[in-house]
Amino acid sequence: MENKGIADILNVIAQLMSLSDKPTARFEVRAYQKAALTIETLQEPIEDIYKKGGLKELMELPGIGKSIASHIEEYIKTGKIKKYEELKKRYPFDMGSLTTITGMGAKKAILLYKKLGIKNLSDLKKAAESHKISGLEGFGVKSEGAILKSLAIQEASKGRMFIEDALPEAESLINKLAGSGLVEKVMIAGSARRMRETVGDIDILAISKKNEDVMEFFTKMKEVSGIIAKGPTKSTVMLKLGISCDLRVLEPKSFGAAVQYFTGSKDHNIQTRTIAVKKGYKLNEYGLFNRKGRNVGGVEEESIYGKLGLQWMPPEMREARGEVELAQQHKIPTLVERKDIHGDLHTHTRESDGINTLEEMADAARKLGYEYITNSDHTKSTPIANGKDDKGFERILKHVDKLNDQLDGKFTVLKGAECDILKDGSLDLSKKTLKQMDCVLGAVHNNTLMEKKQMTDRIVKALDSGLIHVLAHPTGRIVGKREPYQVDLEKVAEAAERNNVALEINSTRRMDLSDTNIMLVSKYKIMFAIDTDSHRTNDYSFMRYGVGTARRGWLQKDRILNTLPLRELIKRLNG
Ligand code: DGT
Ligand code: CA
Ligand code: CA
Repeated sequence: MENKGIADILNVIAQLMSLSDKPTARFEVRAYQKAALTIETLQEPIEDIYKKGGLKELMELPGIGKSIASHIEEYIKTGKIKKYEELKKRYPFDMGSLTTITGMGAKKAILLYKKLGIKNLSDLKKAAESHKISGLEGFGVKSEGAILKSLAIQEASKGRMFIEDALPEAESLINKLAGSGLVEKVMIAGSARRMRETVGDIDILAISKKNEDVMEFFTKMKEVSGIIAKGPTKSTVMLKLGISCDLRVLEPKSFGAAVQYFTGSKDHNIQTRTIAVKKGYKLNEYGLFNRKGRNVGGVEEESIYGKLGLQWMPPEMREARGEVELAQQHKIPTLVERKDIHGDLHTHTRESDGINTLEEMADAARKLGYEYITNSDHTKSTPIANGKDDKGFERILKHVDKLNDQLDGKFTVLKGAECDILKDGSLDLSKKTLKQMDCVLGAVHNNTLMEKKQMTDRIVKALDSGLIHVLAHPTGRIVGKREPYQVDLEKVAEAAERNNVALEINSTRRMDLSDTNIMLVSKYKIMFAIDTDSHRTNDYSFMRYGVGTARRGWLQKDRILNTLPLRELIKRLNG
Protein backbone atom coordinates (compact mmCIF):
# COMPACT_ATOMS: atom_id res chain seq x y z
CA MET A 1 0.00 0.00 0.00
CA GLU A 2 1.27 3.43 -0.91
CA ASN A 3 1.44 6.13 1.77
CA LYS A 4 0.04 8.57 -0.76
CA GLY A 5 -3.05 6.38 -1.23
CA ILE A 6 -3.99 6.40 2.44
CA ALA A 7 -3.17 10.10 2.79
CA ASP A 8 -5.53 10.81 -0.10
CA ILE A 9 -8.32 8.89 1.63
CA LEU A 10 -7.80 10.77 4.91
CA ASN A 11 -7.89 14.06 3.02
CA VAL A 12 -11.16 13.12 1.35
CA ILE A 13 -12.62 12.10 4.73
CA ALA A 14 -11.62 15.56 6.00
CA GLN A 15 -13.31 17.24 3.05
CA LEU A 16 -16.49 15.21 3.45
CA MET A 17 -16.60 15.84 7.19
CA SER A 18 -16.24 19.55 6.61
CA LEU A 19 -19.78 19.40 5.22
CA SER A 20 -21.14 18.42 8.62
CA ASP A 21 -22.88 20.95 10.90
CA LYS A 22 -21.60 19.23 14.01
CA PRO A 23 -19.79 21.80 16.16
CA THR A 24 -16.85 19.46 16.70
CA ALA A 25 -16.48 18.74 12.97
CA ARG A 26 -13.89 21.47 12.55
CA PHE A 27 -11.50 19.80 14.95
CA GLU A 28 -12.00 16.41 13.38
CA VAL A 29 -11.39 17.85 9.92
CA ARG A 30 -8.09 19.29 11.09
CA ALA A 31 -7.11 16.03 12.73
CA TYR A 32 -7.62 14.14 9.46
CA GLN A 33 -5.75 16.78 7.46
CA LYS A 34 -2.80 16.69 9.81
CA ALA A 35 -2.63 12.92 9.79
CA ALA A 36 -2.69 12.98 5.97
CA LEU A 37 0.14 15.50 5.94
CA THR A 38 2.23 13.30 8.22
CA ILE A 39 1.67 10.14 6.21
CA GLU A 40 2.32 11.81 2.88
CA THR A 41 5.89 12.63 3.84
CA LEU A 42 6.88 9.55 5.81
CA GLN A 43 10.17 8.16 4.64
CA GLU A 44 9.07 4.55 5.09
CA PRO A 45 5.85 2.74 4.17
CA ILE A 46 3.26 3.15 6.92
CA GLU A 47 2.56 -0.54 6.66
CA ASP A 48 6.13 -1.27 7.82
CA ILE A 49 5.69 1.05 10.79
CA TYR A 50 2.51 -0.76 11.71
CA LYS A 51 4.15 -4.16 11.31
CA LYS A 52 6.93 -3.09 13.64
CA GLY A 53 4.87 -1.88 16.52
CA GLY A 54 1.16 -1.99 15.75
CA LEU A 55 -1.29 0.69 16.80
CA LYS A 56 1.08 2.05 19.40
CA GLU A 57 3.81 2.73 16.88
CA LEU A 58 1.31 4.51 14.61
CA MET A 59 0.24 6.75 17.48
CA GLU A 60 3.85 7.80 17.98
CA LEU A 61 3.67 9.64 14.64
CA PRO A 62 2.96 13.37 14.91
CA GLY A 63 -0.70 14.21 14.38
CA ILE A 64 -1.95 10.63 14.59
CA GLY A 65 -4.28 9.84 17.45
CA LYS A 66 -6.05 6.69 18.45
CA SER A 67 -9.03 6.82 16.16
CA ILE A 68 -7.06 7.64 13.01
CA ALA A 69 -4.49 5.01 13.93
CA SER A 70 -7.26 2.42 14.08
CA HIS A 71 -8.52 3.55 10.66
CA ILE A 72 -5.03 2.94 9.31
CA GLU A 73 -4.94 -0.46 10.95
CA GLU A 74 -8.30 -1.28 9.43
CA TYR A 75 -7.04 -0.26 6.01
CA ILE A 76 -3.89 -2.33 6.30
CA LYS A 77 -5.88 -5.37 7.39
CA THR A 78 -8.95 -5.13 5.15
CA GLY A 79 -8.08 -2.68 2.38
CA LYS A 80 -11.02 -0.50 3.43
CA ILE A 81 -12.01 2.10 5.99
CA LYS A 82 -15.63 1.74 7.06
CA LYS A 83 -16.04 5.40 7.88
CA TYR A 84 -14.82 6.32 4.38
CA GLU A 85 -17.11 3.77 2.72
CA GLU A 86 -20.09 5.20 4.60
CA LEU A 87 -19.23 8.76 3.68
CA LYS A 88 -18.79 7.73 0.05
CA LYS A 89 -22.27 6.21 0.06
CA ARG A 90 -23.72 9.43 1.37
CA TYR A 91 -21.78 11.58 -1.05
CA PRO A 92 -21.31 9.46 -4.16
CA PHE A 93 -19.06 11.77 -6.10
CA ASP A 94 -15.30 12.14 -6.58
CA MET A 95 -14.55 14.76 -3.97
CA GLY A 96 -10.78 14.18 -4.16
CA SER A 97 -10.41 15.18 -7.80
CA LEU A 98 -13.16 17.85 -7.91
CA THR A 99 -11.49 19.83 -5.15
CA THR A 100 -8.20 19.99 -7.07
CA ILE A 101 -9.94 22.61 -9.21
CA THR A 102 -9.24 26.28 -8.45
CA GLY A 103 -11.73 27.77 -6.03
CA MET A 104 -13.58 24.49 -5.53
CA GLY A 105 -13.97 23.53 -1.90
CA ALA A 106 -16.08 20.74 -0.46
CA LYS A 107 -19.17 22.96 -0.18
CA LYS A 108 -19.09 23.97 -3.83
CA ALA A 109 -18.46 20.41 -4.92
CA ILE A 110 -21.54 19.14 -3.11
CA LEU A 111 -23.63 21.99 -4.48
CA LEU A 112 -22.62 21.02 -8.01
CA TYR A 113 -23.46 17.42 -7.26
CA LYS A 114 -26.87 18.27 -5.85
CA LYS A 115 -27.87 20.81 -8.50
CA LEU A 116 -26.26 19.37 -11.62
CA GLY A 117 -25.38 15.80 -10.71
CA ILE A 118 -21.68 16.47 -11.26
CA LYS A 119 -19.73 13.45 -10.04
CA ASN A 120 -16.29 13.84 -11.53
CA LEU A 121 -14.00 16.05 -13.58
CA SER A 122 -15.44 15.00 -16.90
CA ASP A 123 -18.99 15.91 -15.74
CA LEU A 124 -17.58 19.20 -14.50
CA LYS A 125 -15.97 19.95 -17.84
CA LYS A 126 -19.18 19.24 -19.75
CA ALA A 127 -21.25 21.41 -17.41
CA ALA A 128 -18.79 24.32 -17.56
CA GLU A 129 -18.50 24.13 -21.34
CA SER A 130 -22.27 24.26 -21.72
CA HIS A 131 -22.41 27.19 -19.26
CA LYS A 132 -24.61 25.39 -16.76
CA ILE A 133 -22.43 26.46 -13.84
CA SER A 134 -22.42 30.23 -14.30
CA GLY A 135 -26.16 30.36 -13.64
CA LEU A 136 -25.95 28.73 -10.21
CA GLU A 137 -26.00 30.72 -7.02
CA GLY A 138 -22.53 31.08 -5.55
CA PHE A 139 -20.94 30.70 -8.97
CA GLY A 140 -20.74 33.10 -11.89
CA VAL A 141 -19.17 33.65 -15.29
CA LYS A 142 -15.83 34.27 -13.62
CA SER A 143 -15.78 31.10 -11.57
CA GLU A 144 -16.98 29.09 -14.56
CA GLY A 145 -14.05 30.51 -16.55
CA ALA A 146 -11.68 29.68 -13.70
CA ILE A 147 -12.93 26.10 -13.63
CA LEU A 148 -12.31 25.67 -17.35
CA LYS A 149 -8.85 27.19 -17.06
CA SER A 150 -7.98 24.96 -14.15
CA LEU A 151 -9.16 21.89 -16.07
CA ALA A 152 -7.04 23.01 -19.03
CA ILE A 153 -3.88 23.32 -16.92
CA GLN A 154 -4.41 19.87 -15.47
CA GLU A 155 -4.83 18.53 -18.98
CA ALA A 156 -1.69 20.29 -20.22
CA SER A 157 0.48 19.09 -17.35
CA LYS A 158 -0.51 15.46 -17.80
CA GLY A 159 2.53 13.35 -18.44
CA ARG A 160 4.90 15.78 -16.74
CA MET A 161 5.96 15.33 -13.18
CA PHE A 162 6.83 17.89 -10.53
CA ILE A 163 10.61 18.11 -10.00
CA GLU A 164 10.19 17.48 -6.26
CA ASP A 165 8.72 14.06 -7.06
CA ALA A 166 11.03 13.21 -9.95
CA LEU A 167 14.47 14.29 -8.76
CA PRO A 168 14.69 12.15 -5.59
CA GLU A 169 13.75 9.12 -7.71
CA ALA A 170 16.39 10.03 -10.32
CA GLU A 171 18.97 10.35 -7.55
CA SER A 172 18.05 7.04 -6.03
CA LEU A 173 18.36 5.38 -9.47
CA ILE A 174 21.84 6.78 -10.13
CA ASN A 175 22.96 5.81 -6.63
CA LYS A 176 21.90 2.25 -7.26
CA LEU A 177 23.60 2.22 -10.66
CA ALA A 178 26.75 3.63 -9.07
CA GLY A 179 26.56 0.95 -6.39
CA SER A 180 26.15 -1.84 -8.93
CA GLY A 181 29.86 -1.83 -9.68
CA LEU A 182 29.00 -1.94 -13.37
CA VAL A 183 29.51 1.73 -14.27
CA GLU A 184 32.54 3.98 -14.12
CA LYS A 185 30.47 7.13 -14.05
CA VAL A 186 26.77 7.92 -13.92
CA MET A 187 24.84 11.19 -13.84
CA ILE A 188 21.49 12.84 -14.33
CA ALA A 189 20.99 14.95 -17.46
CA GLY A 190 17.91 16.51 -19.10
CA SER A 191 15.37 18.77 -17.47
CA ALA A 192 16.01 17.29 -14.02
CA ARG A 193 19.63 18.48 -14.15
CA ARG A 194 18.37 21.88 -15.27
CA MET A 195 15.99 21.88 -12.26
CA ARG A 196 13.03 22.63 -14.49
CA GLU A 197 9.90 22.69 -12.33
CA THR A 198 8.36 19.79 -14.22
CA VAL A 199 10.08 16.87 -15.84
CA GLY A 200 8.80 14.97 -18.89
CA ASP A 201 11.15 12.04 -18.43
CA ILE A 202 14.30 11.27 -16.48
CA ASP A 203 17.56 11.10 -18.45
CA ILE A 204 20.53 9.19 -17.09
CA LEU A 205 23.97 8.93 -18.69
CA ALA A 206 26.62 6.39 -17.76
CA ILE A 207 30.06 5.20 -18.81
CA SER A 208 30.58 1.47 -18.81
CA LYS A 209 32.31 -1.29 -20.71
CA LYS A 210 29.68 -3.78 -19.62
CA ASN A 211 26.74 -2.38 -21.56
CA GLU A 212 24.66 -5.55 -21.56
CA ASP A 213 25.04 -6.06 -17.81
CA VAL A 214 24.19 -2.44 -17.04
CA MET A 215 21.04 -2.62 -19.14
CA GLU A 216 20.07 -5.91 -17.52
CA PHE A 217 20.53 -4.33 -14.07
CA PHE A 218 18.68 -1.14 -15.04
CA THR A 219 15.65 -2.80 -16.59
CA LYS A 220 15.26 -5.13 -13.59
CA MET A 221 15.36 -2.48 -10.87
CA LYS A 222 12.46 -2.63 -8.44
CA GLU A 223 11.36 0.88 -9.42
CA VAL A 224 10.63 -0.30 -12.97
CA SER A 225 7.08 -1.17 -14.00
CA GLY A 226 7.75 -1.96 -17.64
CA ILE A 227 10.41 -1.99 -20.35
CA ILE A 228 9.73 0.30 -23.30
CA ALA A 229 13.00 -0.35 -25.16
CA LYS A 230 16.15 -2.29 -24.35
CA GLY A 231 19.37 -2.02 -26.33
CA PRO A 232 23.12 -2.01 -25.68
CA THR A 233 23.50 1.78 -25.70
CA LYS A 234 20.03 3.01 -24.81
CA SER A 235 17.15 1.63 -22.79
CA THR A 236 13.88 3.22 -21.78
CA VAL A 237 11.75 1.99 -18.91
CA MET A 238 8.49 3.04 -17.34
CA LEU A 239 8.88 3.68 -13.61
CA LYS A 240 6.24 2.76 -11.04
CA LEU A 241 6.37 6.43 -10.12
CA GLY A 242 4.49 7.16 -13.36
CA ILE A 243 7.23 8.62 -15.52
CA SER A 244 9.68 7.07 -17.98
CA CYS A 245 13.45 6.99 -17.72
CA ASP A 246 16.14 6.82 -20.43
CA LEU A 247 19.53 5.33 -19.70
CA ARG A 248 22.33 5.86 -22.20
CA VAL A 249 25.62 4.03 -21.85
CA LEU A 250 28.52 5.86 -23.45
CA GLU A 251 32.21 5.63 -24.14
CA PRO A 252 34.48 7.98 -22.20
CA LYS A 253 35.54 9.82 -25.35
CA SER A 254 32.02 11.02 -26.09
CA PHE A 255 30.80 11.49 -22.53
CA GLY A 256 31.37 15.26 -22.41
CA ALA A 257 29.48 15.74 -25.66
CA ALA A 258 26.64 13.54 -24.46
CA VAL A 259 26.41 15.40 -21.16
CA GLN A 260 26.27 18.71 -23.00
CA TYR A 261 23.74 17.44 -25.53
CA PHE A 262 21.41 15.55 -23.20
CA THR A 263 21.38 18.21 -20.53
CA GLY A 264 19.80 20.48 -23.08
CA SER A 265 17.65 22.33 -23.35
CA LYS A 266 16.94 21.67 -26.97
CA ASP A 267 16.80 25.40 -27.70
CA HIS A 268 20.11 25.95 -25.92
CA ASN A 269 21.63 23.14 -28.01
CA ILE A 270 20.43 24.74 -31.22
CA GLN A 271 22.29 27.91 -30.25
CA THR A 272 25.51 26.10 -29.30
CA ARG A 273 25.38 24.04 -32.48
CA THR A 274 25.03 27.22 -34.57
CA ILE A 275 28.13 28.64 -32.92
CA ALA A 276 29.98 25.38 -33.58
CA VAL A 277 29.09 25.51 -37.26
CA LYS A 278 30.29 29.12 -37.52
CA LYS A 279 33.61 28.03 -36.07
CA GLY A 280 33.91 25.20 -38.54
CA TYR A 281 32.94 22.39 -36.16
CA LYS A 282 30.21 19.84 -36.10
CA LEU A 283 28.60 19.33 -32.67
CA ASN A 284 26.39 16.42 -31.75
CA GLU A 285 25.85 13.98 -28.89
CA TYR A 286 28.96 12.02 -29.92
CA GLY A 287 31.43 14.85 -29.92
CA LEU A 288 32.72 18.11 -31.26
CA PHE A 289 34.31 17.31 -34.61
CA ASN A 290 36.73 19.50 -36.54
CA ARG A 291 36.90 19.75 -40.32
CA LYS A 292 39.03 16.62 -40.47
CA GLY A 293 36.38 14.72 -38.56
CA ARG A 294 38.46 14.43 -35.41
CA ASN A 295 36.67 14.57 -32.08
CA VAL A 296 38.22 17.50 -30.21
CA GLY A 297 35.48 17.78 -27.58
CA GLY A 298 37.12 15.84 -24.79
CA VAL A 299 35.53 13.97 -21.97
CA GLU A 300 34.10 16.91 -20.01
CA GLU A 301 31.41 19.29 -21.18
CA GLU A 302 33.59 22.24 -20.05
CA SER A 303 35.99 21.57 -22.89
CA ILE A 304 33.19 21.70 -25.44
CA TYR A 305 32.06 25.08 -24.21
CA GLY A 306 35.72 26.14 -24.07
CA LYS A 307 36.40 25.19 -27.69
CA LEU A 308 33.32 27.15 -28.73
CA GLY A 309 34.65 30.24 -26.95
CA LEU A 310 31.93 29.99 -24.31
CA GLN A 311 32.29 30.21 -20.56
CA TRP A 312 30.80 27.15 -18.84
CA MET A 313 27.41 27.89 -17.35
CA PRO A 314 25.25 26.14 -14.74
CA PRO A 315 22.65 23.77 -16.26
CA GLU A 316 19.83 25.85 -14.73
CA MET A 317 20.68 28.67 -17.12
CA ARG A 318 20.55 26.60 -20.30
CA GLU A 319 17.17 27.67 -21.62
CA ALA A 320 18.17 29.94 -24.51
CA ARG A 321 17.27 33.05 -22.56
CA GLY A 322 20.45 34.97 -23.31
CA GLU A 323 22.92 32.74 -21.45
CA VAL A 324 24.88 31.94 -24.61
CA GLU A 325 25.50 35.64 -25.29
CA LEU A 326 26.63 36.11 -21.67
CA ALA A 327 28.92 33.10 -22.00
CA GLN A 328 30.47 34.61 -25.14
CA GLN A 329 31.30 37.70 -23.11
CA HIS A 330 32.48 35.56 -20.17
CA LYS A 331 29.92 37.24 -17.95
CA ILE A 332 28.11 34.24 -16.49
CA PRO A 333 27.07 35.28 -12.98
CA THR A 334 27.91 33.29 -9.85
CA LEU A 335 24.49 32.00 -8.93
CA VAL A 336 23.14 31.54 -5.41
CA GLU A 337 23.75 28.08 -3.95
CA ARG A 338 22.04 26.00 -1.32
CA LYS A 339 25.02 26.44 1.02
CA ASP A 340 24.55 30.25 0.95
CA ILE A 341 21.21 29.96 2.74
CA HIS A 342 21.29 30.98 6.42
CA GLY A 343 17.68 30.43 7.38
CA ASP A 344 14.08 30.04 6.34
CA LEU A 345 11.65 32.94 6.54
CA HIS A 346 8.38 31.04 6.11
CA THR A 347 7.46 28.21 8.47
CA HIS A 348 4.35 26.95 10.22
CA THR A 349 3.70 25.10 13.45
CA ARG A 350 0.86 23.21 15.08
CA GLU A 351 -0.60 26.58 16.07
CA SER A 352 -2.00 26.88 12.55
CA ASP A 353 -1.86 24.14 9.92
CA GLY A 354 1.58 22.71 10.61
CA ILE A 355 2.44 19.37 12.16
CA ASN A 356 5.35 20.13 14.48
CA THR A 357 5.78 22.33 17.52
CA LEU A 358 7.75 25.57 17.45
CA GLU A 359 10.51 23.84 19.41
CA GLU A 360 10.70 21.00 16.88
CA MET A 361 10.75 23.40 13.94
CA ALA A 362 13.56 25.44 15.50
CA ASP A 363 15.55 22.39 16.48
CA ALA A 364 15.37 20.83 13.01
CA ALA A 365 16.39 24.11 11.36
CA ARG A 366 19.33 24.44 13.72
CA LYS A 367 20.45 20.94 12.84
CA LEU A 368 20.49 21.97 9.18
CA GLY A 369 23.01 24.63 10.11
CA TYR A 370 20.58 27.51 9.88
CA GLU A 371 20.85 30.54 12.13
CA TYR A 372 17.19 31.49 12.11
CA ILE A 373 13.64 30.82 10.99
CA THR A 374 10.59 33.02 10.93
CA ASN A 375 7.62 31.57 12.75
CA SER A 376 4.86 32.57 10.35
CA ASP A 377 1.59 30.93 11.27
CA HIS A 378 -1.63 31.82 9.49
CA THR A 379 -4.06 34.58 10.44
CA LYS A 380 -7.78 34.34 11.12
CA SER A 381 -9.15 34.95 7.63
CA THR A 382 -7.81 31.57 6.62
CA PRO A 383 -9.82 29.50 9.10
CA ILE A 384 -9.21 26.31 7.14
CA ALA A 385 -5.57 26.63 8.22
CA ASN A 386 -6.64 27.41 11.78
CA GLY A 387 -5.48 31.02 11.43
CA LYS A 388 -5.12 33.07 14.62
CA ASP A 389 -6.34 36.54 15.59
CA ASP A 390 -4.46 39.29 17.46
CA LYS A 391 -5.08 37.63 20.76
CA GLY A 392 -3.80 34.30 19.49
CA PHE A 393 -0.66 35.98 18.23
CA GLU A 394 -0.11 37.71 21.55
CA ARG A 395 0.28 34.25 23.04
CA ILE A 396 2.37 32.95 20.10
CA LEU A 397 4.78 35.90 20.31
CA LYS A 398 5.28 35.28 24.02
CA HIS A 399 6.00 31.65 23.24
CA VAL A 400 8.63 32.73 20.68
CA ASP A 401 10.24 35.05 23.26
CA LYS A 402 10.41 32.25 25.76
CA LEU A 403 11.98 29.85 23.28
CA ASN A 404 14.53 32.45 22.19
CA ASP A 405 15.50 32.95 25.81
CA GLN A 406 16.10 29.23 26.16
CA LEU A 407 18.06 29.11 22.90
CA ASP A 408 20.27 31.84 24.28
CA GLY A 409 21.51 33.11 20.92
CA LYS A 410 22.41 29.68 19.57
CA PHE A 411 19.49 29.96 17.21
CA THR A 412 16.84 32.61 16.67
CA VAL A 413 13.16 32.39 15.88
CA LEU A 414 11.96 35.60 14.27
CA LYS A 415 8.50 36.70 15.21
CA GLY A 416 6.16 36.76 12.26
CA ALA A 417 2.92 35.72 10.63
CA GLU A 418 1.68 34.75 7.23
CA CYS A 419 -0.79 37.58 7.37
CA ASP A 420 -3.74 37.51 4.99
CA ILE A 421 -4.02 40.42 2.61
CA LEU A 422 -7.76 40.95 2.65
CA LYS A 423 -9.98 41.75 -0.32
CA ASP A 424 -9.58 45.51 0.16
CA GLY A 425 -5.81 45.32 0.66
CA SER A 426 -6.00 45.74 4.42
CA LEU A 427 -4.17 43.30 6.69
CA ASP A 428 -5.66 40.61 8.86
CA LEU A 429 -3.91 41.63 12.10
CA SER A 430 -3.82 44.98 13.88
CA LYS A 431 -0.97 47.38 13.30
CA LYS A 432 -0.09 47.01 16.95
CA THR A 433 0.41 43.25 16.63
CA LEU A 434 2.28 43.50 13.33
CA LYS A 435 4.62 46.14 14.73
CA GLN A 436 5.80 43.68 17.35
CA MET A 437 6.96 41.24 14.68
CA ASP A 438 10.39 40.93 13.06
CA CYS A 439 9.34 39.51 9.73
CA VAL A 440 5.77 39.77 8.46
CA LEU A 441 4.77 37.83 5.37
CA GLY A 442 1.80 39.17 3.45
CA ALA A 443 -0.20 36.63 1.47
CA VAL A 444 -3.34 36.42 -0.64
CA HIS A 445 -5.37 33.29 0.09
CA ASN A 446 -9.00 34.24 -0.41
CA ASN A 447 -11.08 36.05 -3.05
CA THR A 448 -8.58 35.24 -5.75
CA LEU A 449 -10.88 35.64 -8.74
CA MET A 450 -10.49 39.42 -8.94
CA GLU A 451 -9.86 41.53 -12.02
CA LYS A 452 -6.20 42.23 -12.69
CA LYS A 453 -6.36 45.88 -11.68
CA GLN A 454 -8.27 45.19 -8.47
CA MET A 455 -5.85 42.43 -7.45
CA THR A 456 -2.84 44.59 -8.25
CA ASP A 457 -4.26 47.50 -6.25
CA ARG A 458 -5.04 45.14 -3.38
CA ILE A 459 -1.49 43.84 -3.14
CA VAL A 460 0.14 47.23 -3.74
CA LYS A 461 -1.98 48.72 -0.97
CA ALA A 462 -0.83 46.02 1.41
CA LEU A 463 2.81 46.62 0.52
CA ASP A 464 2.36 50.37 0.92
CA SER A 465 1.19 49.78 4.50
CA GLY A 466 4.88 49.52 5.39
CA LEU A 467 4.06 46.60 7.68
CA ILE A 468 5.12 43.76 5.40
CA HIS A 469 8.63 42.39 4.91
CA VAL A 470 8.01 39.56 2.46
CA LEU A 471 5.25 39.02 -0.08
CA ALA A 472 4.57 35.29 0.12
CA HIS A 473 3.80 33.27 -3.05
CA PRO A 474 3.19 36.45 -5.07
CA THR A 475 1.01 35.00 -7.85
CA GLY A 476 -0.96 32.25 -6.11
CA ARG A 477 -0.15 29.57 -8.68
CA ILE A 478 0.29 25.88 -7.97
CA VAL A 479 2.28 23.88 -10.51
CA GLY A 480 -0.01 21.75 -12.66
CA LYS A 481 -3.01 22.62 -10.51
CA ARG A 482 -3.81 26.26 -10.21
CA GLU A 483 -3.34 29.21 -12.51
CA PRO A 484 -1.82 32.37 -11.04
CA TYR A 485 -4.37 35.00 -10.18
CA GLN A 486 -4.57 38.01 -12.45
CA VAL A 487 -1.96 40.48 -11.26
CA ASP A 488 0.43 43.04 -12.75
CA LEU A 489 3.61 41.66 -11.27
CA GLU A 490 5.73 44.58 -12.41
CA LYS A 491 3.51 47.02 -10.51
CA VAL A 492 3.85 44.77 -7.48
CA ALA A 493 7.65 44.74 -7.90
CA GLU A 494 7.65 48.54 -8.12
CA ALA A 495 5.74 48.71 -4.83
CA ALA A 496 8.09 46.13 -3.32
CA GLU A 497 11.07 48.27 -4.31
CA ARG A 498 9.45 51.38 -2.85
CA ASN A 499 8.68 49.63 0.45
CA ASN A 500 11.73 47.42 0.80
CA VAL A 501 9.63 44.25 0.57
CA ALA A 502 11.19 41.00 -0.59
CA LEU A 503 9.32 38.80 -3.04
CA GLU A 504 9.14 35.17 -2.10
CA ILE A 505 10.34 32.22 -4.10
CA ASN A 506 8.14 29.62 -2.46
CA SER A 507 9.83 26.25 -2.80
CA THR A 508 6.75 24.03 -2.41
CA ARG A 509 4.57 22.85 -5.23
CA ARG A 510 3.59 26.49 -5.64
CA MET A 511 7.05 27.30 -7.01
CA ASP A 512 6.00 30.91 -6.85
CA LEU A 513 7.66 33.11 -8.08
CA SER A 514 8.49 30.92 -11.06
CA ASP A 515 11.79 31.20 -12.93
CA THR A 516 10.28 33.35 -15.68
CA ASN A 517 8.57 35.67 -13.20
CA ILE A 518 11.86 36.08 -11.33
CA MET A 519 13.43 37.19 -14.60
CA LEU A 520 10.54 39.57 -15.21
CA VAL A 521 10.95 41.40 -11.89
CA SER A 522 14.66 41.09 -11.13
CA LYS A 523 15.33 44.35 -12.98
CA TYR A 524 13.71 46.13 -10.02
CA LYS A 525 15.89 46.83 -7.00
CA ILE A 526 14.27 44.21 -4.84
CA MET A 527 15.38 41.30 -2.73
CA PHE A 528 13.96 37.78 -2.92
CA ALA A 529 13.35 35.33 -0.09
CA ILE A 530 13.72 31.61 -0.87
CA ASP A 531 11.32 29.96 1.57
CA THR A 532 10.04 26.45 2.09
CA ASP A 533 6.68 27.33 3.67
CA SER A 534 7.40 24.31 5.86
CA HIS A 535 4.44 22.67 7.57
CA ARG A 536 6.66 20.02 9.17
CA THR A 537 10.36 19.56 9.73
CA ASN A 538 10.79 17.36 6.64
CA ASP A 539 9.63 20.22 4.42
CA TYR A 540 12.87 22.09 5.00
CA SER A 541 14.30 19.81 2.32
CA PHE A 542 12.30 21.73 -0.34
CA MET A 543 14.87 24.51 -0.09
CA ARG A 544 17.05 23.16 -2.87
CA TYR A 545 14.18 23.40 -5.36
CA GLY A 546 13.61 27.05 -4.48
CA VAL A 547 17.34 27.61 -4.89
CA GLY A 548 17.17 25.80 -8.23
CA THR A 549 14.36 28.07 -9.36
CA ALA A 550 16.26 31.16 -8.20
CA ARG A 551 19.23 29.92 -10.24
CA ARG A 552 16.96 29.41 -13.24
CA GLY A 553 16.04 33.06 -12.75
CA TRP A 554 19.80 33.90 -12.74
CA LEU A 555 19.80 35.24 -9.17
CA GLN A 556 23.01 35.77 -7.28
CA LYS A 557 23.49 35.47 -3.54
CA ASP A 558 23.32 39.22 -2.97
CA ARG A 559 19.68 39.27 -4.12
CA ILE A 560 18.52 36.68 -1.59
CA LEU A 561 17.41 38.00 1.80
CA ASN A 562 17.92 34.74 3.65
CA THR A 563 21.55 34.43 2.62
CA LEU A 564 22.22 37.19 5.14
CA PRO A 565 23.62 36.28 8.54
CA LEU A 566 21.16 37.03 11.34
CA ARG A 567 22.52 40.42 12.37
CA GLU A 568 22.56 41.79 8.87
CA LEU A 569 19.14 40.32 8.20
CA ILE A 570 17.66 42.08 11.22
CA LYS A 571 19.22 45.36 10.17
CA ARG A 572 17.73 44.92 6.73
CA LEU A 573 14.27 44.00 8.05
CA ASN A 574 14.26 47.05 10.28
CA GLY A 575 15.58 49.33 7.54
P1 DGT B 1 11.61 16.92 -20.57
O1 DGT B 1 12.07 15.49 -20.57
O2 DGT B 1 10.49 17.18 -21.49
O3 DGT B 1 11.34 17.44 -19.21
O4 DGT B 1 12.81 17.83 -21.12
P2 DGT B 1 14.29 17.41 -21.49
O5 DGT B 1 15.03 18.67 -21.72
O6 DGT B 1 14.85 16.48 -20.50
O7 DGT B 1 14.11 16.74 -22.91
P3 DGT B 1 14.32 15.25 -23.45
O8 DGT B 1 14.28 14.24 -22.37
O9 DGT B 1 13.35 15.08 -24.57
O10 DGT B 1 15.76 15.29 -24.07
C1 DGT B 1 16.92 15.47 -23.28
C2 DGT B 1 17.81 16.48 -23.93
O11 DGT B 1 18.27 15.97 -25.19
C3 DGT B 1 17.18 17.79 -24.29
O12 DGT B 1 17.15 18.68 -23.20
C4 DGT B 1 18.07 18.28 -25.38
C5 DGT B 1 18.46 17.04 -26.09
N1 DGT B 1 17.59 16.86 -27.26
C6 DGT B 1 16.52 16.06 -27.37
N2 DGT B 1 15.98 16.18 -28.61
C7 DGT B 1 16.73 17.07 -29.28
C8 DGT B 1 16.69 17.62 -30.59
O13 DGT B 1 15.84 17.31 -31.41
N3 DGT B 1 17.65 18.54 -30.91
C9 DGT B 1 18.61 18.92 -30.04
N4 DGT B 1 19.50 19.83 -30.41
N5 DGT B 1 18.66 18.45 -28.79
C10 DGT B 1 17.75 17.51 -28.43
CA1 CA C 1 13.97 14.44 -20.03
CA1 CA D 1 14.56 11.77 -22.54
